[in-house]
Amino acid sequence: MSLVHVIDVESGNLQSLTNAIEHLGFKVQLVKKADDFDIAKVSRLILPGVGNFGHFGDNLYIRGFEKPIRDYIASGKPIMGICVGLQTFFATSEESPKSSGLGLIPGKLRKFDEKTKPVPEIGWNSCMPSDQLFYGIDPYKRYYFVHSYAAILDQDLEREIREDGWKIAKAKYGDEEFIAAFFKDNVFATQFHPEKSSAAGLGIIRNFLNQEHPVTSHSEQDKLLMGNDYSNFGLTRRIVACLDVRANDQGDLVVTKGDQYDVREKDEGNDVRNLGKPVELAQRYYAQGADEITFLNITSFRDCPLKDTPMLEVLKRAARTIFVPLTVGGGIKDIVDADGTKVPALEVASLYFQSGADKVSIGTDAVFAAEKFYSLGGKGDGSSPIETISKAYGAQAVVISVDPKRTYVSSPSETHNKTFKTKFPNAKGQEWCWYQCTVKGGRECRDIGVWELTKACEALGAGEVLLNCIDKDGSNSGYDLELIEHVKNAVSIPVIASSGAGNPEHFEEAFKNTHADACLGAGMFHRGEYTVNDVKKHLLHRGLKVRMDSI
Ligand code: 1PR
Repeated sequence: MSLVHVIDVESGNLQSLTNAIEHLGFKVQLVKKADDFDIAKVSRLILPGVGNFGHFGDNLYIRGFEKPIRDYIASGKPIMGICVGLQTFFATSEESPKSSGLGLIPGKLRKFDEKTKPVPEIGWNSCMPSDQLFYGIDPYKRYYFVHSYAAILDQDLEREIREDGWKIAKAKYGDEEFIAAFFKDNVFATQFHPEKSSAAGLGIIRNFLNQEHPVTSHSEQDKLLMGNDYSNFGLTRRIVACLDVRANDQGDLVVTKGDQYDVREKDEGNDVRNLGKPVELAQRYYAQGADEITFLNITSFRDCPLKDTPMLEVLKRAARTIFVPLTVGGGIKDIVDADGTKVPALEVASLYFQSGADKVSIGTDAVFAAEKFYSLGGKGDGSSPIETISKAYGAQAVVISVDPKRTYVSSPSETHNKTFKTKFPNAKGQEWCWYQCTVKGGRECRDIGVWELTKACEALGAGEVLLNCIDKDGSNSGYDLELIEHVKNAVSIPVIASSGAGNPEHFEEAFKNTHADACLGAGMFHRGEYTVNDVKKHLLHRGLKVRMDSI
């Protein structure tokens, strides 16, 4: 079995990358120390990176990897950079002005313009068609990007890069064009994560490992089916499948689903609803074309997460065969283990990342962190899980999961939380409302609104909002569109709408009438009423951009 060496400076996506390479039939050897890097024994090298340019780049220098990597490149053997690994081939980034990269390719990394679009860019984007593409990059496919900084191109920079002999694959986010991948001689790098880009991404890793540059030709029929008349290029709407997981009364870990968070059957037995096995369902949704899969451990508030090995096991098993981003939530907080040892949230999160998670989602503790943020006069003290995890793994790895309830008032003066005038007054004729945040899976209400909460969490370093709605959960009546716009007006990070999806039209309604970046479904998928693919086909036919690899 051929060996692939992967530089390990403890970046988040190593497990995912290892799973992808092994799935392709290669063996991975992690290189943790520069002393262990024997160039003569390496024939394929991958430099994966996640998070912050400075943190990653500095680590390469501090750990003594810079010279061996340069020597390896000079030897002419193939190297591939991924995400921040790609960025390291540039000299500098606005993100960390004092840090240096390898400076192999001209240009500088800049932040996307966040006035015109959510930053980070999170989701599936396409590379622009060109006759110069390499390693099988296919403009008809979508690849998974997650980044705030990029090699944003203007004509002069593009000319300079090309004159220097580089081939580039370009992508567009909003109106900004940036480098999605580049290639010259033995050096190849992607800004996207091929290990998280489903079959399309695995193909690129395979081509790199085999050193092949196949060109896929598409039939007219294919082009039609994929909706790629060039109007379906660019970032897609994401469809997320969510699995609420807990132990049932027999002690088996099951996927369940509630109505307004009540997951027990209404009949005599009052059992926890059992909708299937977590890994099997996740695999099913992956095959159906889910763009992301989220696992929520919904009884985490009473369990000790480190003892909760089944959830880690679920993640490990899922990550071996599912190559789209996986998020895990429930119990991401500082804990005291059974033997009295204090385990910081960062360590809990690290365990999940090492098991194959790409993002962690924080619910209860996000509310406590936001409350503290305001009590400190609008700043953090660096100690909250949002701050510690975001600093180590990057904002893109930290989702906050919000469980709000609509609360009516007669006038905005009745609450210090941000209100708006609703189109749906309550039975008492009250026209103003705010959304009260809850903790412990909706069991306890706090005096903080969703507007205040999401703003504080964004400032603390969260990269995305998973926006549930207790009133709508399990109702099959569609998303709470007013809530989605309320939160989109509060933050500039991406927002995943959740709770209430009952059919594909509900996804269309949310995407067309709000600025939701992604929509999540649970019950309608678990009950088999619709597949993820049904939703995507519907959206495609209604003119919305979606990833359709699995028609
Ligand atoms: O507080 O950090 O330990 O995290 C606990 C996590 O578990 C939170 O993300 C919280 O939302 C979740 N949770 C806790 N209790 C429940 C419950 O249902 N009893 N589930 C729960 C939340 C909401 C969505 C659901 C959508 C879509 N589930 O995930 O899947 O509402 O459903 P639908 O499409 O069928 O309407 P912490």
